[in-house]
Amino acid sequence: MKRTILVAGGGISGIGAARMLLATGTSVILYDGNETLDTEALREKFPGQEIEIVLGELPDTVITRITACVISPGIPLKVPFVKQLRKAGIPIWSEIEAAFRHGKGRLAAITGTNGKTTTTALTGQMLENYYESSFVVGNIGTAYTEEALKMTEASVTVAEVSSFQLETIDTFHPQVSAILNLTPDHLDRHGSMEEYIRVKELVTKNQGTEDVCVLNYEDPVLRAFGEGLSVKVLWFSSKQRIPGGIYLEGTSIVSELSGKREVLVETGELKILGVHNYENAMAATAVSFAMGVPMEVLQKTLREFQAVEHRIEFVVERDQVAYYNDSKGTNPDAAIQGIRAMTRPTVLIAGGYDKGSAYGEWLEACLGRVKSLILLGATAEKIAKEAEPLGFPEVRFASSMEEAVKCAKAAAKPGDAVLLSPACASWGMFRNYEERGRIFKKLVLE
Ligand code: UMA
Repeated sequence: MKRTILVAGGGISGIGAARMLLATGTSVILYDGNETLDTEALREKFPGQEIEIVLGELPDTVITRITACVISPGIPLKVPFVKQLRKAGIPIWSEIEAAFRHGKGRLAAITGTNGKTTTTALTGQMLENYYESSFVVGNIGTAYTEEALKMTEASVTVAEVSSFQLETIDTFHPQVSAILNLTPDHLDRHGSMEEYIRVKELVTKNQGTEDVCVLNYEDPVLRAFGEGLSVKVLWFSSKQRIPGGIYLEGTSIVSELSGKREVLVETGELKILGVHNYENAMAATAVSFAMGVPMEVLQKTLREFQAVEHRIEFVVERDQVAYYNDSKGTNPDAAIQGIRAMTRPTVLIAGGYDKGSAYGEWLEACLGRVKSLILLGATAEKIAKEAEPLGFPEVRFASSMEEAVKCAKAAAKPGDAVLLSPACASWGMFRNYEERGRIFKKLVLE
């Protein structure tokens, strides 16, 4: 009898996982808790394949027929059906675990709270500029399972991995891992900062002495973690020289990775802005170096690489005002990076969906840089209240992105920057941060 695997979640991960499993001859039951999904539309994603689709509540009769479950990252492990599966002794694998079991070649996995998409994209570019067969997968948007069966022994893959994806790994084993930084995020799902840190550190769980882990020397949790690891650690630092590592020295990115001191690039040559982006560039360089990419290819890629869309993305310069889209600044910590990257007086557009975040630290980072704060969305009042005692020169409210852009244009003088970096999720006004960013860019360009 064929093995039957339950794939939970009918989004990007679930569809990728179901396609991969079907292609390897496994029977699949695709399950999604949303009973309003269109079964036929889902079925059309698997042309010529037989797939059973279950929506709504998961019946016990399904549980008795399956040997494992591949779970999508957005499904929290505390939901009732997961508890039932665990009680029945059914192994639950993350989608990246399933992909890893079928993928081939060498793997680098990048995690951290902020910067992982940029670092993964840059690493992907470095690998592509050197290797014949390279893949960029994971949280960045393409399911790892969607690509796994295309890989060969000669392939190299970089995966952006989230805490949600790491929670249920088992044998997942990257030759090179990286943890960029750790600050509070997704605590509603993980329960505590300790648990969030534990899950992120799982990226090294199956690594051995022959493997490499790239870590940020300036993150106190990661420094302590790295000092206790048996895996070879490559450190990066934006503050000091690290013998054998890669670091920022004045305006130069300096590498000692190959055993000798080499100035790789000047920060002014990079097309990505801000110290956090220099950290991302150093991390990507260390990961790609550990994956075997030669220094001259790393150097060339560093000079060419453009910012990821919505991450402090330069939009246009109009009337000597530079416009930046940082719609991916969906939490205060990410938005701090956005504002720190600004080198001109800035008109900041912020606010959005209320995730219950604390805005104090972010607002303090804005002081002295932000000449006008334009607030949108459900959190506008709350942010304005916190901003008031800090003495911002100007705080205004806008009821739509259109009004916010008009306000910003009026407030900006030649030599200023206008930055959309909301420190909040987009929900409530937009479908997602991508839509918010694109609408902003369209309005700016009009
Ligand atoms: N669902 C259930 N039960 C639940 C919750 C969800 O059945 O309790 C169903 C939904 O009805 C929906 C499906 O699950 O049909 C969605 O699955 P998903 O939320 O896991 O989303 P995917 O479309 O599979 O996308 C996921 C990642 N999403 C999340 O982790 C929330 C994407 O990251 C990732 O690009 C994609 O896999 C490919 O790997 C997005 C993200 O927001 C960008 N990530 C978070 C972040 O970056 O902060 C972690």
